Amino acid sequence: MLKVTINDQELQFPEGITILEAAGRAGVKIPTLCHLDLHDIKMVNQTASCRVCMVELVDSTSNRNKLVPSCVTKITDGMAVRTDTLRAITARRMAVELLLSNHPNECFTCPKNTNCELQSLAAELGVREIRWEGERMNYPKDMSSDAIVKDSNKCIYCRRCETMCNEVQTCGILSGIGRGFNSFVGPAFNIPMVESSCTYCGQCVQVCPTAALTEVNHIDKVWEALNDPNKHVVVQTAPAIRVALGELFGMEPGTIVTGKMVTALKRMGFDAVFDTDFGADLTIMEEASELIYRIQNNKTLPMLTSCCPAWIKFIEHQFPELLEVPSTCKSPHIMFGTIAKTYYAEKNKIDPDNIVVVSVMPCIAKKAEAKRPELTKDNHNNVDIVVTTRELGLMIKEAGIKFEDLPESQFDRPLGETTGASVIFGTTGGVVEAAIRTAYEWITGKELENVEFHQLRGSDGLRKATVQIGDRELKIGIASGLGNARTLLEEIREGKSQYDVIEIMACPGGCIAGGGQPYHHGNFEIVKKRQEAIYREDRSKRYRKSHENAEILKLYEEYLGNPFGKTAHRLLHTHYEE
Ligand code: HC1
Ligand code: SF4
Repeated sequence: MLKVTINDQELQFPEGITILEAAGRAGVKIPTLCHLDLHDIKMVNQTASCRVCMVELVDSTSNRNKLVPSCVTKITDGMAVRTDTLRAITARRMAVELLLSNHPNECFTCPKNTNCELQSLAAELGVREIRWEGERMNYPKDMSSDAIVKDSNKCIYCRRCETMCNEVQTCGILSGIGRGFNSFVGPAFNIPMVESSCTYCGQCVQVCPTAALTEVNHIDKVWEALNDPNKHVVVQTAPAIRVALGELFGMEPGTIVTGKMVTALKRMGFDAVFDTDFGADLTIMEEASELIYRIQNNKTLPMLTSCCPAWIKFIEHQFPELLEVPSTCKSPHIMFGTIAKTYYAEKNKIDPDNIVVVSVMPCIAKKAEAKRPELTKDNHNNVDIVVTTRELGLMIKEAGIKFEDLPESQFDRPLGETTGASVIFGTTGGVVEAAIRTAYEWITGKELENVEFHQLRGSDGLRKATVQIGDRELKIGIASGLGNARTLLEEIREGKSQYDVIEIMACPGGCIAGGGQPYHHGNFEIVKKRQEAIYREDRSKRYRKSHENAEILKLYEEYLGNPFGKTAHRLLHTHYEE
């Protein structure tokens, strides 16, 4: 152990840690900006570029203390540190002032207003004036994609997005371009985002401290639809929304707000409030059937889940030779949109052209997915508008609804009937667990007594498990985060994969940690609380297997025929190709 003094406290720490970490353990907060340590997903951004975490190293022999960045300076035996001297505080303030001297003055209208880490830091450090004025960056905004906006004028060069994109997601899209004042972060050769191999996973957006990377805002499109008397506007909410939306209204992470969310959507004027979980139950009917078909007919295995659009883009760009391995199922919200514009439209005698389907998703990639040509029939979208959890939170505020005080209400029927199996889609491992609950009963013909497969759960980005189904041992791989997906895909490419079925979610942790969720600001405990809430919601459900959903069974009986049959194929399946 090393002896270290921090602000006169004599302490002991193990070798190898930084001053920042030691101070944190001693309950002393040193402000940081570029630094980000998400050890749960093995992401450490330690660029020391912002110089906000400066502290003084006390040199009692020479009386000439040294200023050092605490995030990259390791402790040594006998070290004395002061975090609270005028010199350290002034250095931090100056670092923020310098950043602000080249930052647009548009906090009021900025998409990150009240959520910006630079803004909060300026307030926390008492920055009251910016003493320097000079040339400012003036880059055009990249609004080329349907999902992400890149505004390099707001980039503070912290490199968090680069670390996330290159080291965790292994996509290699973002890197520093140029030198000195003319440097910024973008795709190679500064091509527009839409022309890059970006998956739109949105993990760079989730960790960007400012508004250099944000989602494309579709709020006004929803208000326009709601105000058009000729439109029948239905909304569906993804499994992960209900365990995170409350955070935007000051509630504890992991608070389940399903009933309040439904009330808010009804008050906002949607004609029907449905649940993407219905689409998830439908996905399981199709995906479990497809798995059984592939196993019994010696077709391509492993079968990979296909509900995550960022992961689908990843395989298209990085492993195009493996496009036969994902399931052909459309994702749940797209399946839902298809059913809304066919079955629901016919049943309610509404012209599908007058139905607007709005998806509320924890995901940014879903915005681009909804526009994919494979998923738009005769130029009609299955889903018309996608907004994120954050955008829904803003809309509720814009509508003047006091979310915290709302009573609870139920989703509308028939497309709001759901099971516990569909809720767990929202967390890593959930899709494959839901599929196994159904496949087990269909293959063995026996009732599954314990529906919880704990061997499939957890937060490690790469997991494997086996499940005994009759006389077959099903080998299952689970990856969350695209770097982990890459590991499993490389095994398949090399013919070394041991798995029968693999679930992949692009976001580390699954949809609960999606790019469109409330910002976790580097606190992954928030994501864990959302995951616990997902499993609580599953346990609270009367039915916990997708094939027990009475409205789904009715849909097959009245409209689709058999699962994985002809009509189901036409409406609910697709093939992706880039
Ligand atoms: Fe997801 Fe899905 S679970 S992809 O992880 O299959 O976004 O929440 O909506 O479509 O159901 C996201 C979440 C979501 C789809 C479902
Ligand atoms: Fe990289 Fe994902 Fe951001 Fe695209 S959205 S730049 S793939 S982290």
